[in-house]
Parts: sequence; C-alpha cells; structure tokens
Amino acid sequence: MFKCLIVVLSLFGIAVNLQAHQEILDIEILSWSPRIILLHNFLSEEECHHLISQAQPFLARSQIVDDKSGKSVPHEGRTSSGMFLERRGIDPIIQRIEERISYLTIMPVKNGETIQIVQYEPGQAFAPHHDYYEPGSVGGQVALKNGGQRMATLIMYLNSTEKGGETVFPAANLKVFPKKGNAILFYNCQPDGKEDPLSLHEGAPVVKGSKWIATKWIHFEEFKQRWER
Ligand SMILES: O=C(O)CCC(=O)C(=O)O
Repeated sequence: MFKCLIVVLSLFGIAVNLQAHQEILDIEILSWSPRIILLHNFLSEEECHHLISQAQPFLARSQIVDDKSGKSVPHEGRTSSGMFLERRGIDPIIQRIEERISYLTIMPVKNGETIQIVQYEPGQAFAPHHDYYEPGSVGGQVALKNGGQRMATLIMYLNSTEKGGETVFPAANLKVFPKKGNAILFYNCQPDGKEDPLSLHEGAPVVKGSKWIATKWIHFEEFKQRWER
C-alpha cells in the first residue's frame, strides 16, 4: 500500500521519501508519451565516482543486441566503450544503488540486467534506437526468452558533459543534458505491455569533454545473468 502511494505521488512530481533508505527522491515528469521522468540527484558524488572507478579498467567497445541472432555484437551506430558490472550488488555501494532502483520502480532487483557503465569520448554517440527487443525479429524472439521485454530503462549520469552528449527523445521533442548525479527513467513499453515506438531515443555525439553514464534495463520478468542460464 505504502509503495503504491509512493508511485502515485511520484507521478505528480512530488519529492518522495523512500522510507527504507531514508532518502528523498526529487522527481519531475518530463513527458507522458513516451513516459519519461527526471530524477534530480539520484546518485551522490561518491556513488558516481565509485561506478566510474569500478568500470575504468574493464572498458571495451560497446555492443548492441543483434536482431538476427539475439546476441551482443558491435554496431557502427554505437561507438562508445562500456562494461557490465559483473554482479548485482557486488559491493555495498552498488547494492544500495540497486535497492534504490528497485524501490523507485517497485520492481525486484532480479528483473534488472546488471548495471552497464558507458563512456563516450568526443565524436562518440549512440544512434537513434529502441531499447526493447524487436519482437518480429529472430534475434528479438531469442532475447525475449530471458526475462521478457525490456520494460523500462534508467540512465544515470555519472558526470556533467561539457558540450553535447544529450539524451534525445525526438517524439517528445526533448533533450536531456547529462548532469552529474541526475537520472532519467523511461518506459519502453506501454502499460498493456506492448512496445512503445515513441520511446525512440539517442545519445547525441559528445562535442567536448567525456560522458559517463550507468544504464539499467528492467524486464517484466526475472532476467538470468550469463552465469545463471
Ligand atoms: O547515452 C545516452 O544518453 C543514451 C544511452 C542509450 O540510449 C541507451 O543506453 O540505451
């Protein structure tokens, strides 16, 4: 009941006290269609720094889920570097972030993929795309077997980019500027579970400085990690 109240309040843009954590979330609705909310100061300075330091030694060329095979492959439209944290809640700081995400979304931690850290250098970008799997493709059908569709995406900004690097939602005529500690949550699917084409978005090219984000994809059902399958 209390959690339902939190969601209802959050939809009206009210600062919400997540009692279990004694934390205040400052939430702003950016768009109803597609559904996007902005979370001010979702991560602390220390948490941003910790996520970057965990990822830095392991960065490799970013990949996407291939429509043909359902496997992760490099793609010319995604030129950043990245890595997945190996386990959910691998240390107390990450555990706390995982729990905060779970309280915010009222979805179990096990429905999320592990957090992905991504770094963009000037000129690097993520071309317009949907985060949901293409249900009409062979690869999409393969990917859907693990946890079902990617219901929602949380993008956490780990630094403030000097110029460029906005997350752009053309259907909402919206550009979100990367600001350290802020996050956006958006829904890839409609309330009836169908994919929402209006959730199309891109990471615009970084012009100056670098851009660091942490991404969490949340599924309708439990998502099994590589070593759990
Ligand atoms: O870099 C961004 O702002 C967008 C990232 C993105 O589109 C994604 O991870 O799905």
